Amino acid sequence: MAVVSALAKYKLVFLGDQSVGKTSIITRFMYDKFDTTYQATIGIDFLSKTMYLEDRTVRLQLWDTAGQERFRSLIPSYIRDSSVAVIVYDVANRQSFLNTSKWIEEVHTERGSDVIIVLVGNKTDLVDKRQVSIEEGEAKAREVGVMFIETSAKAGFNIKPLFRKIAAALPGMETLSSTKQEDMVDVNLKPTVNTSQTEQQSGGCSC
Ligand SMILES: Nc1nc2c(ncn2[C@@H]2O[C@H](COP(=O)(O)OP(=O)(O)O)[C@@H](O)[C@H]2O)c(=O)[nH]1
Ligand SMILES: [Mg+2]
Repeated sequence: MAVVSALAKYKLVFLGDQSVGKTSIITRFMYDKFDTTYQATIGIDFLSKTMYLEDRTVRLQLWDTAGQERFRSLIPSYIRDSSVAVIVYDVANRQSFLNTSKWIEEVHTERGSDVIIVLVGNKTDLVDKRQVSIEEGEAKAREVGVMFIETSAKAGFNIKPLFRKIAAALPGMETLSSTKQEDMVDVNLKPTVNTSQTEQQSGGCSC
């Protein structure tokens, strides 16, 4: 039996105001660590991670973005290239929540409806400073028709579920199930050798 290595790749772009926790969410997911020293993201960097799901393997390319005005002109082209937009706000910062409307609009301008959008309320560990309730987050997501989850990159809360939710929503399964049986070949989507789940790359590589 031929083993066909069919690795579906998807680009995810992280959007949202500065310091809502985009880089921290990515860092928590990639390395399971949280860095308290604030490092403004310079320009846009990406990291790749292969996720081994029950029924398939997907490679996610995570594009971090900087919210600073001077880099904003770069962002539309990254949105255009991405099948998933992760729009993050800080639950302790109402303005960052209000600004997600602009980010959602921008994604629709670039991609129309051909995109998966997840609204993420981060920093749930800041219990006493919370300014946006989970109900408000859910209501907004429902209103604009996007997925929703609350996370804490600091506490490591809901980070894996966020990415599992995204992976589950990715196209691919429908394509597979709509393929005629006689056209199907045995494809081994389970990794045979799996020493590391993480591959790190920085910008410049088109892999
Ligand atoms: N309390 C708390 N602080 C966080 C959380 N995520 C990020 N931060 C902090 O918020 C600041 C900005 O985070 P960063 O990931 O750089 O935000 P970005 O500008 O959106 O990439 C940093 O000081 C982080 O340590 C979180 O879940 N809880
Ligand atoms: Mg950042």
